[in-house]
Parts: sequence; C-alpha cells; structure tokens
Amino acid sequence: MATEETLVLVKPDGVARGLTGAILARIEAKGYALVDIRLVEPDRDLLAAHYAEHEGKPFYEPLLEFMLSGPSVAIRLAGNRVIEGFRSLAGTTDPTTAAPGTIRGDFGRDWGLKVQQNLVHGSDSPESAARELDIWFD
Ligand code: DAT
Ligand code: MG
Repeated sequence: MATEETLVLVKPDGVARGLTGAILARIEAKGYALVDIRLVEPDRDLLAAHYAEHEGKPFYEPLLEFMLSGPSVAIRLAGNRVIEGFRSLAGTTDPTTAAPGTIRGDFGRDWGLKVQQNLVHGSDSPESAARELDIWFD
C-alpha cells in the first residue's frame, strides 16, 4: 500500500483551547508523519473552496463564520491509509456522540447546535485530500 497524504486541520476551537499539542501527540503516537504544518488565518474565499460541497446547507454559514473566528493549524499528514486512519482518530462529526478515545469524543464539548466546533477536519477521500491540500498549502 503506497503512502498517502491527507489534510488535517486543528480548527479555531482546538487552537483557542490550547489543544493543538494534545491533538498532534495522538497523530504522532499513531505513527503518521508531519510533512508540513502551518498556522493559517483563512479568508472567506479559501473556506468557500474548502467547503464547496456544503454550500447551501443550513449549517454552511455558521460553519464559515466559525472557521473565520480565528486561526487554524493546517497539517500535511502522511502515512499508510492515513485518510481513513485520521478520520478514525478524529471520531464522528458530532462531538456529543463521538466515541470516547477519539479526539472529538474526548475533547469535544456539547455546544448545543454548534456541531461545527468539533476541533478537527480530515479529508474524506484521496480526491478530497488532493484538492484540499492544494487549497491550504498552494
Ligand atoms: P466531517 O467534518 O466529519 O467530515 P462534514 O464534512 O459532513 O463532517 O461537515 C463539515 C463540517 O460541517 C463538520 O465538521 C461540522 C459541520 N457540520 C456538519 N454537519 C452539521 C450539522 N448537521 N450541523 C452543524 N454543523 C454541521
Ligand atoms: Mg467532511
């Protein structure tokens, strides 16, 4: 199996809460390689490209507002089956029901309707990973 790459984001809630190190520790403990890492303050155009698949959904505007609220840490991450593997580390989308032992399950809070505050993003397919890495790491 060839090594693959994925885009991981520590979202503004993770950065603001000082959880970047704890999240990176889990990623490194799993054996994935940090190829590149940077703090990014995205503008609306970058986020619209990143979240194009969600345009028009009810949570789209709150999601962009949240992602504009502070910097994210963008990580180019490599490893065998890292796309699937990181999403497994992250846990399911809603932090309230994400399994204990996952990043979202252990650190995510119940923010009521603010499901967008779920600490991390991970690409969901090789196509998404290539597209998203281009967007965040030009
Ligand atoms: P994931 O980040 O698990 O891949 P996604 O791609 O379906 O989830 O959605 C992107 C982000 O949008 C997600 O991390 C949080 C937010 N989101 C998704 N579904 C939502 C919902 N029903 N209500 C509020 N925010 C939502
Ligand atoms: Mg997604």
